[in-house]
Amino acid sequence: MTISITTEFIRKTLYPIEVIDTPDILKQYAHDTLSCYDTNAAAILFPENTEQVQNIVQFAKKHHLKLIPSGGRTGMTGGATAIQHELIISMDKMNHILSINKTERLITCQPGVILQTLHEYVELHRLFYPITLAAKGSCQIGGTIATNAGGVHVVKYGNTRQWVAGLKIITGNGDYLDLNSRGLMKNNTGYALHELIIGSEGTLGIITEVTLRLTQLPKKPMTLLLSHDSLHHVMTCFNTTKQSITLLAFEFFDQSSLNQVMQHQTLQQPFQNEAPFYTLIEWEATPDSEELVFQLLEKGLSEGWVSDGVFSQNETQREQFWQYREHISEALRQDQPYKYDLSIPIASIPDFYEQVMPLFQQDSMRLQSAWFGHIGDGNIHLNVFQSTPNMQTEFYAKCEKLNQTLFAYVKKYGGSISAEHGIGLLKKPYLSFSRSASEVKLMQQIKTIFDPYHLLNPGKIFDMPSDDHHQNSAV
Ligand code: 2HG
Ligand code: ZN
Repeated sequence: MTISITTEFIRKTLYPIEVIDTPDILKQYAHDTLSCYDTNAAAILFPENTEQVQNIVQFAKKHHLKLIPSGGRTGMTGGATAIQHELIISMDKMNHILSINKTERLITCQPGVILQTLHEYVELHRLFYPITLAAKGSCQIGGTIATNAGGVHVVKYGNTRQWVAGLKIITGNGDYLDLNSRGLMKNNTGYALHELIIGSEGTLGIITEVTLRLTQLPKKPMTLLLSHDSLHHVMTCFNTTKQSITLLAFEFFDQSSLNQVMQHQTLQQPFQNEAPFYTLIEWEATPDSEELVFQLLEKGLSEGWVSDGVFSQNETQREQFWQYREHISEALRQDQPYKYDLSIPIASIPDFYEQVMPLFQQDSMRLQSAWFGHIGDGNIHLNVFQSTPNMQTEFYAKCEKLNQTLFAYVKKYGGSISAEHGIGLLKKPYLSFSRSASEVKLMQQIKTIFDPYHLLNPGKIFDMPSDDHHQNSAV
């Protein structure tokens, strides 16, 4: 039986949970940074604790309503986008740090805590949470777990997965699960269920509490900005620096990315001469760091794999270097680019680039591209855009046409169609380039175990064979 559920009814039944359905706020919460979908969220709910989240899921189950867990909405694949009249569960009010345990180096917090707030809090305790990304000022911890966020320090510290010690969740069936939330380092008692939640994009359960591992603060970093005349030289640079240095970051960007960021942030060209590629390399400074830098630069310049270089002499300069890299995504946004977030085995990146670049340059396409990302862990953020942004639908259709060839190359090189941004809605049609039919079937079965009524984040990652795509009856 389908009944129409009004916001008033939701508000009354779930009191005291705040429920909002004013059109401008609905619009704002109905999507992430990707704005290419027609969104239609029914209402936004703002629970404050685990029990209230459980009440919402039980309510949704009873009235056949679909739910979207929503964090800082900084994602880039439509993973938190409402297109089926879903109810959005915002974690904005679940933003409290609950405890810090210095002996075990653990922090427990609610999922709505902003990543940067967590960084600042743990630093006050002389500890460090190493996951950091350009969106740190607005992304929420829960979202970084749901997408297994990577960021700029993956070469040294790995992805979010490595730092999640335990979780509390509410499944799509409305069950409360405590998944090693005490953060035990050793707990071999069967399947590590919390691992399944990490990277599941809100399709299995709603995270209501998080326990993260912390580590010691790194020493003051040394940062190097270099230019190179080819990606092969970037690779030589990566291999050479890795031999003498424990890298904290090894990022890259091309001249096209640099042009956009310089214009957006009003920055100067870092070197006298332009170059096809730039790298930003960071490691923990040691007493011999400066000497090491001089040796590296000397070797790189004389052997030709570095065209120019400069290193940071103080924190201000270091921040200036990072501006060239951290603001690229924001700078590109104004051109509404088509986004790729690819993982390519590192050594194959130059070959991959040589195969793929001509695809955009061919006469029928004439598209511009910006290549940047975390080359030290094989993650390339390829953004494609038109020289004069217009006819967005035709432009997207062009890119989608290219995808078959491009993703075939990704597969050929043993890469992945999504490195750190997830699948969401945007990459769903291409999942088969990275996951086999048997794997997808298994994931669908797992989803049904956690979420038997398919209430949670419908249509994200993959479609469920049994879903008839009926829209929510919430109005
Ligand atoms: C970054 O590394 C982010 O800057 C965003 O992951 C990448 O906008 C992008 O494509
Ligand atoms: Zn990134």
